[in-house]
Amino acid sequence: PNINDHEELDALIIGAGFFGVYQLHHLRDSIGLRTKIFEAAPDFAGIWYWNRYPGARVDSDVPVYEFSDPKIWKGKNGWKWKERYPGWEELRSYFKFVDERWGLRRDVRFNTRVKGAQFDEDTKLWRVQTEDGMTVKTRFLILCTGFGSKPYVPSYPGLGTFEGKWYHTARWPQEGVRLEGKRVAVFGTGATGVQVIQEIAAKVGELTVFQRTPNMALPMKQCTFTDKELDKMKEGYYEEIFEKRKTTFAGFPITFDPKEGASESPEQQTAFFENIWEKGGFNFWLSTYSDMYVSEEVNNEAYAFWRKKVLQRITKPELREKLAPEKPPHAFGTKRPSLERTFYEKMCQDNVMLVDLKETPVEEITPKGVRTSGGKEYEFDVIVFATGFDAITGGITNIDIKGTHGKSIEEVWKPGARAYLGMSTAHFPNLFFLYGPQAPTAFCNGATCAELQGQWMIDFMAHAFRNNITRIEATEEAEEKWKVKVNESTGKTLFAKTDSWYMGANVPGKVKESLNWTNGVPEYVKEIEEVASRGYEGLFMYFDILADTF
Ligand code: NA7
Repeated sequence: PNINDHEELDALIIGAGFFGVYQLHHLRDSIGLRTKIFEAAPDFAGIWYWNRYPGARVDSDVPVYEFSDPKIWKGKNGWKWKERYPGWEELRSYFKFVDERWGLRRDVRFNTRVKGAQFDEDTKLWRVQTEDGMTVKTRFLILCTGFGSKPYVPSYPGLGTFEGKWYHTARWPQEGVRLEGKRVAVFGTGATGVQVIQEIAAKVGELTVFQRTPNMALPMKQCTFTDKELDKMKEGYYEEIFEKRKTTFAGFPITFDPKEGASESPEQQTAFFENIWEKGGFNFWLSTYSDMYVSEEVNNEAYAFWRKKVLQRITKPELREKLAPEKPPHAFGTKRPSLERTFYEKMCQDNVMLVDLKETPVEEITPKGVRTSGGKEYEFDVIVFATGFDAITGGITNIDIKGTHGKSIEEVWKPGARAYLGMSTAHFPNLFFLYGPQAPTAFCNGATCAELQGQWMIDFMAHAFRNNITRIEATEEAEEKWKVKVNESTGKTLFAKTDSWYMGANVPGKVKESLNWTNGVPEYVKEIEEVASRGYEGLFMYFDILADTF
């Protein structure tokens, strides 16, 4: 794109996924700001650029996970999905289509990883450096680095000595990996691990699954659409669903039933669970009883129901307690359930073996494979790490951004994230992050939140430029209050008891805290809009208005 070292931008966005492209489109085209995106990958799609491992697909069904702009989807020439839960290739094509409709590419510098940034108090501008040696100045820096841009690989000793190939799923090679007939290990049975396993089990020679915690996976109920069917959906209820996304807990068209499980008889509960189970997808997770994630009893009943369903598919007796133990390893749904299709059948194939890491933890990676406790060595050609991410904060702390006190965000957030409204942190003026900590990030599907939280940002930027605001940051008091609020409300739920990436507890050394707003999307939007309606001022935010600067 047309950008050089001397250019001074109004806004620099980092990341060209759902959030980044929405920001670019509106800041540039609706408000008229000089805006660019820097993107580390060679193309659009954010998480869907990087996650191209076998079986990678989204867990939100059409049309939840897309932009609501009719310019993109409406009419015969609008975007047409082929599958109810699209895979990564289709999602990448979708971004190409969005680019054509919104004309984004000319303002995106790809293959550009941002290394660091410092705020200059004199000019009130950020100086931003890229790994390839470029420096730009920008009034506002908007991080759209996503919840999962920093992969996490366990630090097993000996990994460097492994003579085969190893990959993290989110860094899968462009050209793919030949797995046919190979001896393959998969670490991790989160959403990613389940997808990889069910996809490759039939291709590989032998598959060894290293499981630490079983996934409470739910049936996806995938299906394909004809163009005609999709046209009918568009006419019938697309717009309604886009509206509904704004009103539900997690930005999906489905949401909790007002009924409490605790007030129902066992027979009523079974009938209720059966009904939401039949609907498939996330219904069993999100259209469940309103007290599902606060009442251990109700949650245990849901788990027992889930277990009964899943056991019917586990034909190898020795796997029953491994994949669906009688005692739940954590409350149901407090880790994101994977949506699976053939996972349990594939786990029972003869070429698939499960190693329980709770019984036999890894001692080291050897040149030939993996040695677990007790001295047993497994030999592999390929090791796949589906071990997740330094989620939510990792994409932000990964960049050496220095605040006005000279400290980096990484340093400041070491004892815990600080993120007023989930978007701003004290001593880092004019820096905003979207889909970051203490926002509904894990509980708001990406496309929905790119528009909801994204719109707040766009409105704020319009306000800031209209009013010559050159410097703005959260106060320490405001961010402290927000943090307490987020952690207190999550503390009342069962989510707080589980060591998940929602709680920052999946990466050793990271503080366990609520990285997510768990009061639901509508409450979040209400809070941030209230702050906006008070002029973004006083109580919560700090302004330093220098008129005539613009
Ligand atoms: P997740 O959900 O963080 O899952 C990571 C998996 O890797 C999970 O099963 C972990 O077990 C396992 N893990 C993590 N560290 C280790 C070590 N050291 N040894 C063995 N196993 C380990 O990441 P995903 O990529 O699957 O999904 C992330 C999100 O992407 C998902 O929620 C969707 O929103 C899309 P654990 O459960 O911690 O015992």
